[in-house]
Amino acid sequence: MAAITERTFIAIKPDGVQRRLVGEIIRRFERKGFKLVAMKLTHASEDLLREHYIDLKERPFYAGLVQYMHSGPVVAMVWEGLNVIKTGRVMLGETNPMDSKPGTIRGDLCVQVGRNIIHGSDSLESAEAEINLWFTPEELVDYRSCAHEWIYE
Ligand code: IDP
Ligand code: MG
Repeated sequence: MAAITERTFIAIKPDGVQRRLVGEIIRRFERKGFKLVAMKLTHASEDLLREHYIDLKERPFYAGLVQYMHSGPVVAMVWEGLNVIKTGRVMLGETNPMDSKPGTIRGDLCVQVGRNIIHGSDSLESAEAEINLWFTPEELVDYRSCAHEWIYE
């Protein structure tokens, strides 16, 4: 059974930060009912970004992708909730904004695949690995949401 305590790693990429979309994106996750567990504005090192995208290292866009992600600060976050990994990906839209439906973050707020403003983990394994890569255990804040009973039966 899916867990209410499932967690995913979400990052607003440098273009999302520069385009002042941080509030808009956080708002969508908050309004949905997911719980914010960790958040920081950080200029990630190239080493961290290379590791984050290690599965794509053979792709022709890998070097450009690392540069893009290193071009400014990102907002790194952990969100928690029932099925948050899969639902988060649905909220993001498709990798290419051209294929993303209106109503999704990429469908509404960006145009090109190389500037698609947001990252979200795609599986339980990648979520765990990404959370551990970007955050220390102490940075994951343990608290009870006062809305919990109004979101879950
Ligand atoms: P995802 O972000 O939807 O999980 P992935 O296939 O994991 O998509 O690719 C990671 C990131 O690499 C994308 O979000 C996008 O920023 C970038 N990317 C993917 N495909 C291309 C491409 O064809 N050209 C340029 N950048 C790409
Ligand atoms: Mg991916």
